[in-house]
Amino acid sequence: MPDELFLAMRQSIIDGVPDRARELAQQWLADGVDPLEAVNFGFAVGIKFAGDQFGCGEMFLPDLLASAEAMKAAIKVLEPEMLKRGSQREALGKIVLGTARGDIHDIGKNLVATILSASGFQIFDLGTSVTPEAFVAKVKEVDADIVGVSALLTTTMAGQKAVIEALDRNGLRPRVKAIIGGAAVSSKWAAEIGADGFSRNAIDALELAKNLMGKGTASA
Ligand code: B1M
Repeated sequence: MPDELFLAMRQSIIDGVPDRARELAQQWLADGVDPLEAVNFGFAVGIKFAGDQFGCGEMFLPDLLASAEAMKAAIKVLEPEMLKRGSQREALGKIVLGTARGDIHDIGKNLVATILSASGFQIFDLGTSVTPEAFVAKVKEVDADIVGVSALLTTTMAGQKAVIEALDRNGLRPRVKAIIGGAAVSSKWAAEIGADGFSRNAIDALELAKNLMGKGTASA
């Protein structure tokens, strides 16, 4: 009964109950279904709802934190299966990933990392609130093909631009491609700062990265 399960997943995130979210994720895996469906139709819908409630003052920060903890608990259970499903694929390229300076949101970025990694990309995840200098240093260290910068706050979008400028200053582009994403950003912003691409969700991020490596459907 997936619809009921999806509703329960959403509610576990809205209520901010990690144990319940974990249990529902385990139940989903026991049924052998694609873990990404549980994220897209269940848990992520819940966290978006919680965010909207927070945005209009119907939910307070401690409750939002509890929702985020529940979301992380669910993803922790689903992640090994997501990675396993993609583990047989070939190496597609190296991606340095992180959240823009000043931004500590990482649920979406972690999801992007999991999907890209499961699909054959080698991911170097720098975590949250990453400076442009740290991005550049890692790109040079691992000889990356793509840099991905996530931003969830309107105030941290400038950090994405700063990373692109730093890559330019260091002569790393156009060889190294820069992609951006996160709830705050749009394709218009991507064009404005000269990013090589933007995606609205983790699945599109995968297609985008593959295309930039000349291995996607649009580049075939
Ligand atoms: Co905050 N927060 N938050 N928050 N939070 C938002 C972003 C907000 C929209 C909520 C709201 O007001 N409605 C709002 C931003 C407003 C704005 O700037 N426009 C906001 C705010 C204001 C804040 C604080 C300032 C609150 C405060 O302290 N007063 C504070 C900021 C802290 C900081 O960063 N300095 C804050 C804190 C927090 C928590 C710690 C409580 C928690 C984060 C926990 C964590 O991440 N570890 C939190 C959460 C959970 C949210 C919401 C509710 C959900 C974000 C999320 O995880 N979504 C969010 C509201 C919302 O987005 N509707 C909100 C689920 C996730 C799967 O989606 O992250 O969008 P998302 O990622 C997607 C895509 O965007 C895309 O793919 C992902 C998977 O499909 N994507 C990429 C993401 N990165 C990508 C990179 C790519 C490509 C695609 O390429 C590189």
